[in-house]
Amino acid sequence: MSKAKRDKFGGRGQAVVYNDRALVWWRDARFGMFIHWGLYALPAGEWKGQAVPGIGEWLMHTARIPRAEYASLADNFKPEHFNAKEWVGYASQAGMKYLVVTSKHHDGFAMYDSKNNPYNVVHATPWKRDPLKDLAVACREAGIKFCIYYSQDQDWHDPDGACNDWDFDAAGKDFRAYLDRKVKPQLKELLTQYGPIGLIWFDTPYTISEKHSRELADYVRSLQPDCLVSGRIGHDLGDYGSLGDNQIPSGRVSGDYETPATMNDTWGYKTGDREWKSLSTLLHLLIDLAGKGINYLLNVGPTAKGLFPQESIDRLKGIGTWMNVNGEAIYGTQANPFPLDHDWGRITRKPGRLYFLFFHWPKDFFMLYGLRNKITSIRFLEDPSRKLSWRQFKATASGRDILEVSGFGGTPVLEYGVLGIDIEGDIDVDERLIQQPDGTLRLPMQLADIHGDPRDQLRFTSSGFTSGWTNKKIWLSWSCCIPEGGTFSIEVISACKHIELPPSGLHHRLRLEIGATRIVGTLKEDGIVDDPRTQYFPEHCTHIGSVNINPAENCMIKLRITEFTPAEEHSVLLSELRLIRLGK
Ligand code: JFZ
Repeated sequence: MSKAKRDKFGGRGQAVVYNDRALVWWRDARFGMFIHWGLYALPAGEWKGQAVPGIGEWLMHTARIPRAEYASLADNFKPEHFNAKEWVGYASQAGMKYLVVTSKHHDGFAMYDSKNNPYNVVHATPWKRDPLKDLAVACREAGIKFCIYYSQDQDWHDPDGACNDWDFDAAGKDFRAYLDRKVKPQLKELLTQYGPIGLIWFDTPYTISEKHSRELADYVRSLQPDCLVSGRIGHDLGDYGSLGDNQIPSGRVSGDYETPATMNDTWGYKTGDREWKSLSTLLHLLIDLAGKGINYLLNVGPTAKGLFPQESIDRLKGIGTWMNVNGEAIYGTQANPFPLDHDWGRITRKPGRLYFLFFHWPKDFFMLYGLRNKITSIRFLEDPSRKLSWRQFKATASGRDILEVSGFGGTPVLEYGVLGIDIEGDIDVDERLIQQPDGTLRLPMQLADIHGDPRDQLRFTSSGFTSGWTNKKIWLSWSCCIPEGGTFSIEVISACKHIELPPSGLHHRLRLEIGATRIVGTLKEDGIVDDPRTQYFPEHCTHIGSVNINPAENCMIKLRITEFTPAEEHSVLLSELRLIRLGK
């Protein structure tokens, strides 16, 4: 165990104890399967003939179903097609390295053999089987880390668990009693009945106190010292950070993070949810996250018969086909060494090697600025026989390092082709914010210097958005290199917190200084950022104006908010400033 500080990005600056030894497999894995399976698979999003909005596993809460009525679902739970080997086979085929299955979700129903509480799949259903037992064995056989989801805070069945306010009075709840009577005995069962557990995926720490979060994390570690604790234990006490569901930050993160994500719009199976993301989108997200050093935990919601939806199977197979060829660019890699994401794709790295994962395959040649290491070989993973040639040189004026690769020829058979690049020495890149070969200059908010007073008021959310910017005295600056200059369209990228929130209706006045040029504008959100990344956390684009910029080795760009409209701080969620060169 070692003490380390999570950095400003996503962390709250508290000292966190990481289980570094146990994190080794988790960092290597990069890609896992989430399984949400429970009684909610039976109603599958419908109650008394009515479609219930929202995610499937929240049905009991959304429809305010009395607990006795919900519990009677168990009488009909008989998933005769359940086959642990088959489920794990799909995960394995997709290239997933860990599997997290719901042992007890917010509905309180244990999907395993719990001696301590009869509200469970063995005791209360005609099926009488323990799926976790088979899954644990199948995972072990397939070399997949077996992990368990457990809702430690919300429990809508237990009188003392959090968030059922239709059967129980919140004032009468005794959380301590719930922990002692249900949570700790069940954790003990989970950590002693199924062999080594990779991690416990706690969730929604809405009401739990810091003391109780700590007690549970310690309890897990006392039972299995190598079992990781997810970030959603609460109070920053997990071994790694959990980002929001389907949340993909705008840039690289430091520290250990995971994004849980859905293939459609629900976790628990819902007949009516046809919003399946395409295979391309899922691969895009996997690549985007890997480039940011973030694990991708992709969900499947099996049916009440015990089957994976065919749509999920198809996508898992497609991902597997891609991973068979390109997996080495994902497993055991770290984030992009550059401070900026590139529009053409993502970069991952290992000692002595980089991977370029292309969202847009180059037509005939490709250019990258800022890589200082000497390249010794370049290989196209899909077809190692393809001859690619390259040259590396320095630009005379700016001194920036330029890499030019040619010989791309036709498009890859698999979408998102990958190059493996062997380099000499430890990775060494130019960290300056440089205008890219396509002419664009991107200035992420989180890479800005913060000025003014009180400076620490401004923070960055885990997505990389500004937050706490309430004060006109605070301003941001970037020093950047614009080797080519040109006429640029100035765009500000802003965000709202989540798709479910109403549009922010913000009209903040902004002032931009680029060298000696001043531009003022109003946030209007006149365009939407079209990227798989922003599906659940939409970002908008405001065109502020156009401006000529002369080539400059060192250009200072400043951003101020001169008027807050409305004045709420959370409405100033800016993600990036983009200077897009017009024409050539
Ligand atoms: C939680 C659960 O409530 C949900 O049912 C599912 O299990 C999911 C994986 O996790 O939902 C959340 C929790 C946190 C956020 C969003 C949904 N968040 O931080 O944005």
